[in-house]
Amino acid sequence: MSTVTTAAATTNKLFLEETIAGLKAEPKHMHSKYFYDEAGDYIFQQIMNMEEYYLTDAEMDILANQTSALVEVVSAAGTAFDLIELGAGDATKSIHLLRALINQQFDFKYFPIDISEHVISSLEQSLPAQLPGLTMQGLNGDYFEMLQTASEISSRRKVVLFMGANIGNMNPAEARGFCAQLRDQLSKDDLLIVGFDLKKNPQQILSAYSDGGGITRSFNLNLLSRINRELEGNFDVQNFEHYATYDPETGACKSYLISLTNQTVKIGNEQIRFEENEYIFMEISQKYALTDIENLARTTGFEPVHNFYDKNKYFVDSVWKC
Ligand code: AVJ
Repeated sequence: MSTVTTAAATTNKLFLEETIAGLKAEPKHMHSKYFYDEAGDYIFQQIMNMEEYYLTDAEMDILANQTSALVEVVSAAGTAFDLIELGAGDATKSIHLLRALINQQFDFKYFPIDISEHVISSLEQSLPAQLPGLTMQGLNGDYFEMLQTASEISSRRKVVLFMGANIGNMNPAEARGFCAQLRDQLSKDDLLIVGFDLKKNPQQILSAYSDGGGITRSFNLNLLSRINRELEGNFDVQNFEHYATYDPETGACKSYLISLTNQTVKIGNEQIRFEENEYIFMEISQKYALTDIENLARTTGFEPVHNFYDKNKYFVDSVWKC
């Protein structure tokens, strides 16, 4: 009991510090990792089911329809390994790969890593029942810390999955830093499989982040409500409006909350002042050209070995070796 309480208190302390720092910064910004509390996880499920949000279906098409080619690439350097998934979510896409690996009786252990405790505990509940024969251990926490933990538990060759366009939540410089750090923690023969959303018709991209039904709007506003719930905030979410942009030149899709009035918001003991029309930068969802992906791999010490595309070429799961 007491350890759980302490962990939650530490998490909240960081959430409070990063939130206050972000809202006192110029320009104001939030950290997209905080979108995913239980309510946020639920709204993100709705986003993935939206007509406009093509990303999930596209990557599902790859995992469901090119499973054996994926298995071949994953096992090219041997059939014994650890399969480590960064940001596993509900694993509905990776389950296709897991099932194929079990059917072929490969000697692997699955380590899903996620910053959401709720996500990891539900995976530990649901996956063993869906996939008899699966050996798994969920790890809840920071990607790099948990990758280190997985290395202490097992020292086999690693196949790391970082799918779902999660890398899009980093700007290009952050993505380079992230891949370089990942490369440092991996060794020869290890593999990294990264999911990228590709540059495409700008209107199609914008619609995925600016849906008519207002689901993405509530996903963003939920972070303000979460601050109210967990950090003693008093945001009036009616006073903020969701605004998304996509720049086809840079591939940056960004979302903002715009303050509709001059207002002061209290968070714990802090007061945050908003001018009318002032924005909070909420999230980047970076889109990539194939050359950007190849450059990212090579400048961070990887060698791209294969690209898996969905049938529309909206999305790519890019396989890199060390
Ligand atoms: C979970 C980061 C892949 O950027 O497409 C979806 C999050 N935000 N709609 C994305 C998100 C708004 C999503 N990722």
